[in-house]
Amino acid sequence: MLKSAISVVRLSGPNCLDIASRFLHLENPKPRYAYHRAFYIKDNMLDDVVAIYYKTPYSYTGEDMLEIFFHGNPLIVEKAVEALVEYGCSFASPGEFTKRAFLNGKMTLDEASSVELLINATTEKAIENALGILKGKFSNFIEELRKDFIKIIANIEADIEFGYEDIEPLNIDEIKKELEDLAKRLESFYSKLREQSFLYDGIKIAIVGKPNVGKSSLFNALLQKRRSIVSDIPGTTRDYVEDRLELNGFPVKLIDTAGIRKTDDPIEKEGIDIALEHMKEAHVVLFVVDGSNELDEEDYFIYDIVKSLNTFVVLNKSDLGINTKTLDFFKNDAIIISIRNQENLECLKNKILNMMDLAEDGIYVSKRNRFLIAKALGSLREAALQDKTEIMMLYIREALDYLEEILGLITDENVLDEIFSTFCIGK
Ligand SMILES: Nc1nc2c(ncn2[C@@H]2O[C@H](COP(=O)(O)OP(=O)(O)OP(=O)(O)O)[C@@H](O)[C@H]2O)c(=O)[nH]1
Ligand SMILES: [Mg+2]
Repeated sequence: MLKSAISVVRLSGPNCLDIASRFLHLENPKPRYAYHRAFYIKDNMLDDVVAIYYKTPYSYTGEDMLEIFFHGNPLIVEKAVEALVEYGCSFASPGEFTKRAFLNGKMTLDEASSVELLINATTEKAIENALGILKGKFSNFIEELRKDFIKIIANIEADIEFGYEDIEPLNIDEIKKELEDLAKRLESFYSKLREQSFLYDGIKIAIVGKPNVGKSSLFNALLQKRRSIVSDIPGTTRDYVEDRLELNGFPVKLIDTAGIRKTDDPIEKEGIDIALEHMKEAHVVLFVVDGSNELDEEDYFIYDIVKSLNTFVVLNKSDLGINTKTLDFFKNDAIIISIRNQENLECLKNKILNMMDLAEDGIYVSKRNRFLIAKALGSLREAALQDKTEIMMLYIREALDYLEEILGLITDENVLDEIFSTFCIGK
């Protein structure tokens, strides 16, 4: 525990009033009022605190809650927590407060997950996305869609059960049209969804190439600082160098690597092995070539490895002129830059953003939610193709199940554990 101005101890559960009475001598506190009190352990005052009581269901977890604001001295907080545990409280596991909030119907599953995203966001865009989801940007849409599904199901069910006796026969073409409309809405929503790991964990970009082509120069230029050593001696970078930057609000982990070439130097060899590893793990590889020269064996060797990856070929040193053979080899696929003259670096950045399929107005959600939406869409499309209502119904129910899984209406204990285990304690 670190020293801080204040430290908050959060309690949730039915014994909060008991605890307030015993440790704070606070009887029948008014909910949501801040009380300035002393915190006592067996009649000895431990600290001067502020306490707030929240009455169920109007609290974060939906249960009775008590928040006690101590002075941020780790020793004080430790003693208080010890006494509380002795009295019968237990430690919250990671994400337990939010998990309870979800279980008590205070938020949907994706809203609960966005709390963690909000805490871990390192860019403004990431915060904006997490807040959007927390406010229901994602789940409201799913909720609306779910209601439409249920309406259609009810219509079909009535038809199956009562046949054509009492009610108007169902017009299957109309139902199909409704299903197609729903599929279109879901499809357009799906097209806005993006992989959230790019927004929260960042995009990993590795700069590779043979020695002396300007990898470290490019690294520094993108970072806009002198981070990696640049020199005209081939083999300057021997280890890898890593730093973070932001591209249009997306966090990027940029890696400069050792120039790849045949060598007998064991240290350089180790550096080259590391470069090869980074290259394979990266989301994007920038393969740098000295564009003013003809390609040689080393360039071809590296190109053979990187061409099957998400690679941009970067022809550097255009200020010295571009070698036509080199340019022809890559046809139109290369990006021509000059770091010396700061030319075309913006274009390179934009190409990276385009390749990652990062949308300005995208909604960044978990792989699981994107997957479930894709599955729901598949089932819905299948339903619209059916001519028999019974079979149509099976597919609609399947689609509905996927949506309900997103909202957390159908949940598997394992999925819940997985989602909440990545949270920090106290949230
Ligand atoms: N003319 C010109 N020279 C450049 C340009 N970019 C880099 N250089 C020079 O090329 C040389 C090598 O640059 P580095 O960035 O150290 O190259 P590197 O690929 O990191 O090299 P290693 O670490 O040895 O693998 C330096 O002398 C740079 O000043 C450019 O756009 N034009
Ligand atoms: Mg270097």
